[in-house]
Amino acid sequence: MGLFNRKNGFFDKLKSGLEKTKKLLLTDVDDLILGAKVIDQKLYDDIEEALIMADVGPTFAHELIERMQEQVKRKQLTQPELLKKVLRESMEEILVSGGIPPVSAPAGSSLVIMVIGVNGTGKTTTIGKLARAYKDEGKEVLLVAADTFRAAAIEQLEVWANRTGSPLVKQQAGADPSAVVFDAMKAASSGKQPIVIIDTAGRLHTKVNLMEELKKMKRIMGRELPGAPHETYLVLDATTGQNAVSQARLFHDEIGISGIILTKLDGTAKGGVVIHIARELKIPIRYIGVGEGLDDLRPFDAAEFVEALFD
Ligand SMILES: Nc1nc2c(ncn2[C@@H]2O[C@H](COP(=O)(O)OP(=O)(O)OP(=O)(O)O)[C@@H](O)[C@H]2O)c(=O)[nH]1
Ligand SMILES: [Mg+2]
Repeated sequence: MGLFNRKNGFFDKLKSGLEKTKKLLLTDVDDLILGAKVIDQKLYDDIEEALIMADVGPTFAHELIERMQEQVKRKQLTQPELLKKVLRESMEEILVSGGIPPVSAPAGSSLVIMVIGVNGTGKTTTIGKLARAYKDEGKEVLLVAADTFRAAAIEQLEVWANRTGSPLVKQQAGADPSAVVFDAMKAASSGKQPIVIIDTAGRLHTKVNLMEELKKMKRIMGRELPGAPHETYLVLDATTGQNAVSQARLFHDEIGISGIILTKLDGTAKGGVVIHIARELKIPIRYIGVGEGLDDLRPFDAAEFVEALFD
């Protein structure tokens, strides 16, 4: 059994969380399809425009329409109302085929995961949820308090460490985060910790010195433990919509990220960014968060996402 078994209730939570996204994404499309008498170029153009307005990104919208046109031709469909099913199938095909398998720990070494992102996106909370999920699998997680910047950040991670029974590497507030990382890599290279997760300070992505600090931390990790960090996850707040897309682009260019965790999908109409990011930036979405509870984080599953959107 993999990390996070399909917990009862998560799908329903995902579905209700995506309710507003669904409305934004599909209401206009539904109206267009129902109002059309024939399948013609104008209908395709209108659907494409409606999809772009719902934040899925122009690349995906275009690709989706092309694939729909292929299917309609192949199956010789003529009734507009059949387009909804074609849309769903095409969406699933594109998103599922874009999947990239996650990294696994190199033999005999720790899997080092660095978690970055602007302030308030949900980094520390997500780390707590991940620690809990790994723990449920029987893997201990070493938590690393490399956010020495924000007041009470160390204590916040410590609460999660206690709650999940995880060891914690920390120094005092204001310490050089790279020094904390250095300590953590010493512990990691002993090979006794299967998973190491590093919490970093929330930072405005425009602040160059803070980007430089992240780069330095990454360099030190690689120097002390070759290959580390094995994963660099960027945590994005789904409610920020297009802003999340530009953050992803910037962090990817500056730091290099291996995966995205999208939080706060519950109750936002901006869930279309999931598709935009997965498709336009070609960075895999690894986890999604749909609430503040310990169980409200799940690996991202494209098929499940589409199902929740259309059912
Ligand atoms: N609704 C909802 N809230 C979430 C989710 N994930 C995190 N949050 C909330 O977002 C708020 C910020 O979470 P933190 O984990 O402190 O965020 P952070 O990125 O570590 O913040 P800084 O350390 O200040 O940069 C908290 O109130 C969390 O409970 C989610 O999936 N859904
Ligand atoms: Mg934090």
